[in-house]
Amino acid sequence: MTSDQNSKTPKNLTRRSFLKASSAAVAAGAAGSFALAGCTPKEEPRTTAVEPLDSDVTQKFSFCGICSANCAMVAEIDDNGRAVQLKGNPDDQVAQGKLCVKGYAALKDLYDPDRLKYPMKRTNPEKGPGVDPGWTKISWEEAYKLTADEFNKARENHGPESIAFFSRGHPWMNRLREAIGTPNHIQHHSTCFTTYTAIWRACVGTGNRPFMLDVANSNYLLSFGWDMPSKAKNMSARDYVQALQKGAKSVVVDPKLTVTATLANEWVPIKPGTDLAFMLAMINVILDEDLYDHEFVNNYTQGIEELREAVKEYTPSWAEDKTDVPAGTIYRISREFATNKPALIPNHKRDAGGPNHVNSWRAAFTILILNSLVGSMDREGGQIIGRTPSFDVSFNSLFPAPDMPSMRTDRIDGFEKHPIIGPTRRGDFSTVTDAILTEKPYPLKAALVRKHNVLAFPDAVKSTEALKKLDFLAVIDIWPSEMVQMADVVFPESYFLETWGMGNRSYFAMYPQIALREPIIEPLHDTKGYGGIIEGIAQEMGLGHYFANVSGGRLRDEQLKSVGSSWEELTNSPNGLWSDEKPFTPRTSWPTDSGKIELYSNKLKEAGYDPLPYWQPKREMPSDDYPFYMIISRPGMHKMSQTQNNYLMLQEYPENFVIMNTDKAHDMGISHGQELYVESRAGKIKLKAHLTNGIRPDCVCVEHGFGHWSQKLSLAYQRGANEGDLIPRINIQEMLEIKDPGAGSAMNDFCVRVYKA
Ligand SMILES: Nc1nc2c(c(=O)[nH]1)N[C@H]1C(S)=C(S)[C@@H](COP(=O)(O)OP(=O)(O)OC[C@H]3O[C@@H](n4cnc5c(=O)[nH]c(N)nc54)[C@H](O)[C@@H]3O)O[C@H]1N2
Ligand SMILES: Nc1nc2c(c(=O)[nH]1)N[C@H]1C(S)=C(S)[C@@H](COP(=O)(O)OP(=O)(O)OC[C@H]3O[C@@H](n4cnc5c(=O)[nH]c(N)nc54)[C@H](O)[C@@H]3O)O[C@H]1N2
Ligand code: SF4
Ligand SMILES: [Mo]
Repeated sequence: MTSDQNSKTPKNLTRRSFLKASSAAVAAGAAGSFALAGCTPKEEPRTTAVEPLDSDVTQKFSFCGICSANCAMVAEIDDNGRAVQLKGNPDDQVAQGKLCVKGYAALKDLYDPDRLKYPMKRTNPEKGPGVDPGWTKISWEEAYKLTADEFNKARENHGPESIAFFSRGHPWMNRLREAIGTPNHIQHHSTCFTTYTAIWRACVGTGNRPFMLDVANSNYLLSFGWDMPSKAKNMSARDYVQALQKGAKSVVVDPKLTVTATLANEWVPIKPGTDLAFMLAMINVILDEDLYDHEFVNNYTQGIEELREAVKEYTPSWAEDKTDVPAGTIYRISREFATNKPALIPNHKRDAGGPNHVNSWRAAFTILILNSLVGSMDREGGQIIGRTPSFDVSFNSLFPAPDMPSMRTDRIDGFEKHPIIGPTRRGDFSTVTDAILTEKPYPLKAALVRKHNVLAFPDAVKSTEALKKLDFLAVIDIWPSEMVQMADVVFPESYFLETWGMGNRSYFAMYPQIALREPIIEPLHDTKGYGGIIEGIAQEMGLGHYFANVSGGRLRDEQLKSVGSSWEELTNSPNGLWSDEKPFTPRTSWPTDSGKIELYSNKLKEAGYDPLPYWQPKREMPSDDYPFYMIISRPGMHKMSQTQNNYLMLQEYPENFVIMNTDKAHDMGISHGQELYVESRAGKIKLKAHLTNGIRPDCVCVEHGFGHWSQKLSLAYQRGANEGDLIPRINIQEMLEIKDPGAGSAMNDFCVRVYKA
C-alpha cells in the first residue's frame, strides 16, 4: 500500500476555524446520550492527561475503529506532535459531533505502553495460559520468512486446506487465501448476527447489514432485547431519546432491566428464549383482528395467507405459559404496535433474533414479519435498508488475479454445508474447535489470525487447547492478547489512528457518506498495515505476482471516482467527509425473486428449512443441576476483549460480575460482592455477585470481555472472568442437526448453577 504515502497532506484546520464552521451542528447533535450510558463526564471529556491547548492546534480526520458504527472523528494534535483530544465530527450523520465513551478514550489505547512494538517469535514451544512464550524481537523479513516457510510446508505436506485465515473480510487476505488455495476463512459472525443475515437473505434478498433503523422517527418502539442505547452507542442512544422526547412509546421485553428499559414506558421481563412465542401470538392477533397495514402488505409482501394459517394456533393464551407474560399484555402490546405508526421492532445483533438460542433464527423471522405487517420496512420510523455508497469498482475488478489454483470446497468449520448462509463465507467459531481437535474433515496445521481473540470462541478453554494442536500460528494484533500469547510469530499492526483509510458507513447510513481516515500521528512503533503484512507473506511464499501493482490508494481513488469524487477531493475536504445528502425515498421493490418481502420464504423451503416461523423451544431448560438461565451481555464502557487494558475504561468498569436477582440471592444466602462459582456443563468461572432486582429470579447474567490471562496486558490481567468458558461448543454434526439456516452458535442456550466459592 505504498501509494498511501502519495496522497496530499490534508488541510490542517485550526481548532477555532473548525469549531466555528460546525458549532450549529454540534448543538443539534447534543441530545444527552452519554447520561444514558451513565459513564461519561458531563463536560467535554479529556481523553489524555494532557490539558487542551489554548493556542491553535492542528486537526486531523479519522473515524473510529473500535466498533462498527465507525463514528467520524476530529483529532487535535499539539505542537509536539502529540494527539491530545478526539472529538466527534459534527458533519457526520452518525457521530453528529459526539463520540461514545470508548471513542473518546481511544487515545489511551494509541499510547498504551503495552502495545505490540515490533515483530516477535516465540522461543518456548510450550503454549497456553501461564506459559511464558519467551518472545524474541525479530525483523520483518524474518517474520515473513518464518511464516511463509511454515505455510509452504503445510501446503506441500498436507494440502492448502491445512491452512486457515481467521479474520474479518479483507480483499488482501482473500487474495492470499485464494492464491494458496484454501477455502478456510473463519470469521466470528455465527456468534454475532448470522441468524439475521440468513433470514434477510431468504426473505428480503439483501442480508449484509440488517441493523439500520430510523429509531428517532418512530412512534412505538417494541424492543425484544434491542439494547443499543445501553451499549453507549451514541447514535442509538441519541435517536432513542429523540423518539421519547417526541412522545414515542417504548416497551422493552428483556429478562434484564437494561438502561434502555429504565427509560421505557414499560418493561416486560420475559423468560429467555421465548420471544418467538410472544411474537407468533402478536402475528396471530394482528391478523385475526385485521390490524395489519393492507396497503403495504398487499403491495410489497407475499405469503400473508400461508402465514395466517401457520399462526392460527398461536394465541396469546398459548404464549402466556411459555413466555411468563400475561395473555392480556400480549393482546394489548399487539394492538398498540399495530395502531401507533410508525411502529418498529428495532434489532441489532445479539438481541432476541441474534444467534443466542437454537430458535433465534425464527425470532429474527418474526421480527421481520411484524415490521412488515405494520408497514415499517424501509419506511420512515422503521427498519431501513442502509443507503451506502454504491461503488462499481472492487479490489478484484481493479486488480484482476492471475490464474488461481483449484480449491476444495469443504471447509474446516463445515460452513459451506448451510445453503442460505454458507455462500457468505462468514464462518463458525463454534464448530472449528472440534474440527481442529478431531482432524475432521481434515487436519488443520497452520493459521494466520488477525483481529480475533481466542477469548471470543465458545468454550474458550477447549478452543485454546485446539490452537495448541496447530504446528504454526501467526497472529496480527495491536496488543499482546491471549491469541498473541498462543502465536509462534507475531506481526504488530498499526493502530487505526496511525493509518490512512476511508469508511463507507456500512451501518447507520440514511444517505451515502464516506469518511476520511488520515494518520493523526506517525506510527509510534515499528508496525505496518494489514494489507502490507499480507503482501510481505505472499512475497516470501513465492506468490508475490498475485499482488503486482496492487495499491490501497488506487483502490480508494477509483472507488471514490465511481461515485463522482476522488481521493484528492476527500483528503482536501474541509470536514473530512464526502456526502451525498438526499431525501429519503422509500423502497418499492426488494431484491427477492418475487420482488417482494417473502413472509412465506421459497428460499428457506428450497433449502430444506421451514418456510414460515413455527414454534420451537430453546435447547436447554433449567434443571435441578443447572437451575438458572444464562444471559450474556456486554457493558457500555468496554468493547469485547479490547478495552480492558484502557485505564479510563477500567475506572468506570474494572471487572465483570455475576448479575443476579437480590431476593433470589438472599434466599440462597448470597450477599452483594460475595465470590461465587458459575458452572455450566462446559466449564466453571469465579466472579463476585452483583445483586439487583432488575433481573428475573431464574436468570443470571455475565458481561463479556474480561478474564484476560495474558500477563503482558498489565492492567487487564486477571480481572474478572471469561463467561465464554461456560458456553458449550457445537460440532459440525450437531450444528447441522440444529437446522438453523444462520448456523448460529447458540451463545446463550445453556443453563448454569451458582454457588458460593
Ligand atoms: N459497549 C459495547 N457496545 C457494543 C459491543 C461491546 O462489546 N461493547 N459489541 C458490539 C457487538 S460485536 C455486538 S454483536 C453488539 C451486541 O449487543 P446487543 O445486541 O445489545 O447484545 P447483548 O448485550 O448480548 O444482548 C442484548 C440484550 O438481550 C437481552 N436478552 C438476552 N436473552 C434474551 C432473550 O431471550 N430475550 C430477550 N428479549 N432479550 C434477551 C439481554 O439481557 C440484553 O439486554 O454490541 C455491539 N456494541
Ligand atoms: N464469550 C463470548 N464470546 C463471544 C461473544 C460474547 O458475548 N461472549 N460475542 C461474540 C461477538 S458478538 C463477536 S462480534 C465476537 C468478536 O470476536 P473477536 O473480534 O475475536 O473479539 P474481540 O474480543 O473484539 O477481539 C479482537 C482482537 O483484535 C485485536 N485488535 C483490536 N483492534 C485491532 C486492529 O486494528 N488490528 C488487529 N490486527 N487487531 C486488533 C484485539 O487486541 C483483540 O485481540 O465475539 C463473539 N464471542
Ligand atoms: S459508537 Fe463509540 S466505539 Fe463505536 S465507532 Fe462510535 S465512538 Fe467508536
Ligand atoms: Mo458482535
